Amino acid sequence: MCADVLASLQTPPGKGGIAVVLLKGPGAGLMLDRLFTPRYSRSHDLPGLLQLGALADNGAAIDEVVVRRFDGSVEVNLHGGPAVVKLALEAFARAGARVVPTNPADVFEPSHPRWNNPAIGGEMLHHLGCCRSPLALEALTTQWSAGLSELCASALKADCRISPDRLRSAAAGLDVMTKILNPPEVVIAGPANAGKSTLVNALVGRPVSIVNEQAGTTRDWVRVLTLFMGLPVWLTDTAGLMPEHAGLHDVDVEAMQRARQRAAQADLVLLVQDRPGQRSVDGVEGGLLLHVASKCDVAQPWPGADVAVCAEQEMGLDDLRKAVLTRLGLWAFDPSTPRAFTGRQHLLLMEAAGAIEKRAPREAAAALQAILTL
Ligand SMILES: Nc1nc2c(ncn2[C@@H]2O[C@H](COP(=O)(O)OP(=O)(O)O)[C@@H](O)[C@H]2O)c(=O)[nH]1
Ligand SMILES: [Mg+2]
Repeated sequence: MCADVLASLQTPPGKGGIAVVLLKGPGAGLMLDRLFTPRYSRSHDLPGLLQLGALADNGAAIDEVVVRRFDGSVEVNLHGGPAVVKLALEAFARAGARVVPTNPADVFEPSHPRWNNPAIGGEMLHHLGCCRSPLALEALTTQWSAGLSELCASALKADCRISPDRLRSAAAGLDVMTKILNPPEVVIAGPANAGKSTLVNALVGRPVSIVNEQAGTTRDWVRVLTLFMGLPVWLTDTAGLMPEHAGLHDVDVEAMQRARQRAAQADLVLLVQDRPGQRSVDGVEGGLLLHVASKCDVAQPWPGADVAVCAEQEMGLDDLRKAVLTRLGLWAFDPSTPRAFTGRQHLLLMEAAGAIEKRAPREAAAALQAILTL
């Protein structure tokens, strides 16, 4: 057994190019020797030496890895797929290591002004892999380097003489951060030939859906990640919703069913039409619908439409993006606003706000301190 070895994933969980696992503790080198076979040489005692080789558990291959030994620790560089990382951590655990969460102090330079804030730092590392755009990345990392960290630190410094509303508003920010880290699903629905696929292509900036004057061109739905004002959004193009009649092919009925299923699961549905017609989509609440008048170069925007676009000439697209972000509560997003991004931070902020209102500053301070240091 190597019970004195701690194994921790140093890179954000999720899909990635590489993953780094740190084995820390006096038995780390010995543990590695049992699972690792260097490809070229066994002369592995040189500190800092990089070695290429095979990681295997009882003869079962896990990955080809690069290892580096330093100060009694071992850094194992793996391929970054979640399955490989899982297998490697399981093998280290079977060999006797204790698998622990990442300690930010192992990742960041101690000279960083926030390095003594390991709780938000660790949670940030955990969520890094969810960031789908530079703005999303900024929104997350800022909570550690300023935002939420600074709010808690300044409240502690002021002996909790701070408006509880500021803490509550940071707690409420969890809703926005959740949407930033898990991009919202926006589904484009509407009658055949309304210009849905043209609109998706114009919004994404490349041809993801086939456009044709023939009705019923889009059969299965097409989903693509795109950015609206720097914020990631999943856009789904769907088959046209046609009036059901006896002559309809089975494949059209199936395509419409799939379109309705996607719409029913969406955070927002854009009902696109070049003339007034449908006011609703089966299974979608009215509050989740945005009415889009299309082809406004040749058709008058009809009354009741929320936005008018001409996708072919790329007109009205920014108005549409703004309307979508507004409905999703993401318009005018400022990444530096202090916001909770985990349920733990949310609960502790609410607890601190309640304690300040009850005039219990020590209780409030304990909750704020816990946000920073666990
Ligand atoms: N004049 C005009 N025609 C458009 C516009 N958008 C789409 N179309 C045309 O409408 C037809 C159907 O477009 P498409 O995007 O395939 O519609 P969908 O069936 O709703 O996906 C095609 O012939 C497009 O060229 C537009 O903004 N203006
Ligand atoms: Mg289409």
